[in-house]
Amino acid sequence: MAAAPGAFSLREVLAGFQECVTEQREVLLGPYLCGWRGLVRFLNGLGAIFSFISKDAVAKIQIMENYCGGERREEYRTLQAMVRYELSGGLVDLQRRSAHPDSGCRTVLRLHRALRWLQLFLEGLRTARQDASTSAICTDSYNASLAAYHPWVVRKAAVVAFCTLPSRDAFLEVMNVGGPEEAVEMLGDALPHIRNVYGITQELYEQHHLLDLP
Ligand code: 1Q0
Repeated sequence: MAAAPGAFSLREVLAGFQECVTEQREVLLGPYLCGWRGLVRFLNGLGAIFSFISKDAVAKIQIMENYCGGERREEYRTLQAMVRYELSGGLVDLQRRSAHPDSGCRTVLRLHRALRWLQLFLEGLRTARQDASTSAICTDSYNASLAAYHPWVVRKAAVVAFCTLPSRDAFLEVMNVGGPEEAVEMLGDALPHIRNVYGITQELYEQHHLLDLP
């Protein structure tokens, strides 16, 4: 599975997760969402069997982009501003989805949980043996993160899709950052930034009791 000519590199995509953290440890939503957009492009390249995942991801990214480009865009510049604004305005459904079914807080929470999957998956890819099964790495990462939030039918569909993933080397190649060694090195550079964004978001959501939003 060779990378398409002109295809962009995963390095640029993951840079979004580096650029989104400010010196004050705020998370800028613009680059954060850019990072997700780029990941979805990679996901689309992995085959139509993943389209049920990319559709959901795109829908969530779109909800957030609408807020970020909308009338209240200043309130959606950073994750911290968004949490402040939505909570103080009573714009978040805390018990069940009703008046505000698509709040920024609940939408980002879904992406945040998926970011944990991404972190585990990329860590797995980076440290696995050359002949390791990508689908096993992906399934393990999923079971240790997102699966807890998905109903049975989604879990089954996800695991079936993971079985179609290419070998570790083919995967590293599709990242389009050079040979396997360079890809592994790039992941080593990018992962601390992903962990950082995950940690900041987790702390913020914990502080405001937002980790179980319906
Ligand atoms: C490489 C394989 C990619 C596997 C992605 C793992 C995630 C599985 C998620 C299954 C989601 C199923 C669709 C629906 C889920 C929703 O119910 C759920 C909750 O939302 P809601 O509104 O019902 O409460 N949504 C989510 O949990 C959000 C899921 C977002 C997943 C975003 C995944 C983006 C993936 C990017 C792939 C990156 C590949 C990186 C490596 C590339 C190297 C060439």
